[in-house]
Amino acid sequence: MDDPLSSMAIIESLVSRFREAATLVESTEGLIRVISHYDGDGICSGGILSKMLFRGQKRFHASNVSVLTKEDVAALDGGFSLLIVSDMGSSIAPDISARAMKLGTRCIILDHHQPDGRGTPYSISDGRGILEINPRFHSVNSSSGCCASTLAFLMAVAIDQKNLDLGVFALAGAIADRQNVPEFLELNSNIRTYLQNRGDLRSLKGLPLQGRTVGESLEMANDPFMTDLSGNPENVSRLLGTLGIDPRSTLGDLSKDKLKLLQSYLYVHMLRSGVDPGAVHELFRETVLTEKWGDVQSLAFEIDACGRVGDTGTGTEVIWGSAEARERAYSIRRDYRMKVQQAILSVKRAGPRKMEHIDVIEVAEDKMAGVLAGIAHNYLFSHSRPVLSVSISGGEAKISSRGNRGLCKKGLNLGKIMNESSKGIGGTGGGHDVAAGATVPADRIEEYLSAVDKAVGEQIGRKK
Ligand SMILES: [Mn+2]
Repeated sequence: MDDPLSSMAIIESLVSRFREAATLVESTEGLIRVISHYDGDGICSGGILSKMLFRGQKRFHASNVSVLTKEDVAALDGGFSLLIVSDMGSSIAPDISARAMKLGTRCIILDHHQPDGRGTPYSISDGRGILEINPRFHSVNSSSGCCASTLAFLMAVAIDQKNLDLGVFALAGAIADRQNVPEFLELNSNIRTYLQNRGDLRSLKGLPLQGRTVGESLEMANDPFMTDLSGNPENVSRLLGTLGIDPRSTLGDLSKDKLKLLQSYLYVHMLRSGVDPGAVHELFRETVLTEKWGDVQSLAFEIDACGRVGDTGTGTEVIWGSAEARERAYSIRRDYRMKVQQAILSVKRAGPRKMEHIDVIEVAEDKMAGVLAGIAHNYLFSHSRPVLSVSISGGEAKISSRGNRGLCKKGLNLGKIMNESSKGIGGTGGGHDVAAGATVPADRIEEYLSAVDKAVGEQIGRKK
């Protein structure tokens, strides 16, 4: 039999770490504790690991958490022989090491986030008790090339080739972390190609729609949001009728020609409705289709939605193969999408409050503030003006802001603005140039918005 890791052309420095991890797991007799993040990638990586341990007849206890702080690590009691931390851990590796040494256990960290300023990963041979596997130490692109699920899958394959069937969850985890935008790279792409050559899946570029049927995918599309189609079943069935596509067919049922036709139509439709050309590229994300799991984009977002509503158990059961859990995950995802869509439609109806340089919307739930600001900016309002969403509760105003690459090229830096404008009025803020947030006292929100408006004018005005 061929060696999957070498057929996948995984770089040697990582392969040797996966093999070392495999030996660590295989030689562990006692309980193995798995702690993973609660988002889509965290659930997928944790699910791959638990299934791998089950198949290897290891005793394990797996759970998902929203954060793993130094205090959480210090509070870990013994009772396990090996700790596996996934989608987290590199930033607090020294604390994990200290705890592992104290408890006399060993630990494997599978993470793709920024480590705590170190240039080399921890290794068991350093005497720190940790085998750390993080693509950032191996010059691998850790935003599109590898996530925690990628690492968990490769480690599972190093243990037993039987685990090759979990490859779909490596890609689902990557999609949940948006690593398919614009396409899978490096390790993710190697895995995709390997599974494709085995006949496990086929790759689809250019229709990032999710849903059980083509009709549902269009009606429920939020990101990209498609004006006159999203939330409008009549228009969707009229359009599909014109294109000769049965709304009840699945993406997998469509012939190549029909897929292309639908894709071209949507592309033109979005440009015509004034969508930022940068955002139209969302239509060209990569997804993969499998016989067993359908389109992996839907699978990924269903699992991710389970995490969002605090039901990581259902997401994990999906990975373990429960058809009944898949039904539950589907409903959780559908309810969440409908909630977001209702909010988008009401933002669209109300329109923005236009200040001189920014558009402002009000959002009832602060959890949705970022999502809605992004969708409003990309698909609903002018993309030459940043969107700020404001949600007020309990004396606090929470603000999310979104811009785009074009505006940042002109000089926009929302992180800086959100930070500086909040300082003087007793708030806090910060983030990236293209997306940032702030919290300020509710009674000073007008003052804050004026300051942001003025600062945006100064930044974008400067380089015109
Ligand atoms: Mn991740």
